[in-house]
Amino acid sequence: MKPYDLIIRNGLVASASEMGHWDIAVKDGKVAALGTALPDAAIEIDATGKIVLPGGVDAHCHLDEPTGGPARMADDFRSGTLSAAFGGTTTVIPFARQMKGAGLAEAVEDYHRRADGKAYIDYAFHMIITDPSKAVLGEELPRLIDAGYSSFKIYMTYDDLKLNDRQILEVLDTARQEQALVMVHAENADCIDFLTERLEARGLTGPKFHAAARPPLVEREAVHRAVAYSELVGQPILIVHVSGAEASAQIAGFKARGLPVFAETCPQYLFLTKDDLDLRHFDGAKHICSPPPRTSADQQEIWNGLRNGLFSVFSSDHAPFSFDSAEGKKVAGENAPFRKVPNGIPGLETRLPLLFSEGVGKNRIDLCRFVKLTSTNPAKIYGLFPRKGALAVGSDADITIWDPDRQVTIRNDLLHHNVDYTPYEGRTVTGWPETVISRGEIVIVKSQIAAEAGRGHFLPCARFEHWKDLRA
Ligand code: DUC
Ligand code: ZN
Ligand code: ZN
Repeated sequence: MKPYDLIIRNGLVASASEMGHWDIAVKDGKVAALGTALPDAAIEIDATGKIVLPGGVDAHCHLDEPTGGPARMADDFRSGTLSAAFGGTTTVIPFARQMKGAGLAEAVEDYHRRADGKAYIDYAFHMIITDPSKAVLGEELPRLIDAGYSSFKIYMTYDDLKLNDRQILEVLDTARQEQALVMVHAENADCIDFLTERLEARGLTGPKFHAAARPPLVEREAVHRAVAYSELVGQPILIVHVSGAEASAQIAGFKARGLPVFAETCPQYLFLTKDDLDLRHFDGAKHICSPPPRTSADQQEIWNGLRNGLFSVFSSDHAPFSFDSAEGKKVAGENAPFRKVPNGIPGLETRLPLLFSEGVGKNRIDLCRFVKLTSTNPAKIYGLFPRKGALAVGSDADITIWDPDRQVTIRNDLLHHNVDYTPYEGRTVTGWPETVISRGEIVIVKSQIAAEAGRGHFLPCARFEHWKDLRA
């Protein structure tokens, strides 16, 4: 009997804090040893010239999430986790959404039914709280947090999702008592309504006006309010999908005062601008997401924030609506006003290759920061570390082996999501995940799937209690 099930030899291994040439041995789905001259294993992988990283943790993606209307997400747990795995991600955390007037526990149960038997990789759930009644905050939420659902998103915009200011305070206070984490979609709903109506009155309803209806000020104000409320309650907060300079400056100011505010950004704020909403016909609708992409100066600020630790997490915010579909971007018709176009763009599979190529490949961030932003920090923040986000003895053997030299021109045909477009069509990247291993099982090899749907496990998350250990 060989002592190990699998060994990856001769690769450049990186964690969030160091890198070097080590071999990694796997036994029973866990990392069993790191070192050199390790004994033989049943499966030997030669990673000479390759980079060996902890599998990606995509802590913000939407899969098979009910929209509350006729639009439908194109990806379920099968296609979404397949696509994630092909992109080097081994854990996803999508959202179980509470419907207004309904319970939170039933949303979680429903979401388990949607996930059961379909996932290729492991998954946890955030919750979306839309109706923080006394019963939800007093009974359901504490029970759910105890059961491993320790993070939840709240919205400051969208009629069917948003909370008012008092509700935000109550949710933060419950999170404080229960050691949970509140993620905030920070955009001011009334400002958006006001601007949208003004644009509509002038007949300005094409996709490009989506950006005009949600300018940076709308996000900046909401970020300020959300973080001020977290200060008032005495509870950390995480601002999701930060889009540009103004929101970043708010967060930097609060952080400089020592407040525990965490921030996430996403590929669309590095690789798209508002000009991408201004395409012929209705094509700009492909890039309608919220907050909207900004300017190239904003992109530079987002890169700065990734480099200097302003951002703790880099997620896809994969929100999959097909373009040429009456359930997707065209749910309200071929040339519907921007107000009626579902918000969100796909990105699970391209998240890591884009950041690797443009970040690591162009020396904007180093490999350790890449690991930190895309794997280790999300695992820590959402209570999955060190099981996920690390290549340490005892961690799950979730490993992505990268070919740092492979050039790929992104085409939707190459991707494995169920969306009919990618915002990054035609963009060439250098570096691509070659082999993806989840709990010691080879899931992707030589660009082929080698595992079965349904092997992915649900992961209960620990409470949000170690945040003081998090470093930029
Ligand atoms: N917020 C998200 O987090 N995802 C998609 C759309 C949105 O508004
Ligand atoms: Zn959001
Ligand atoms: Zn989202």
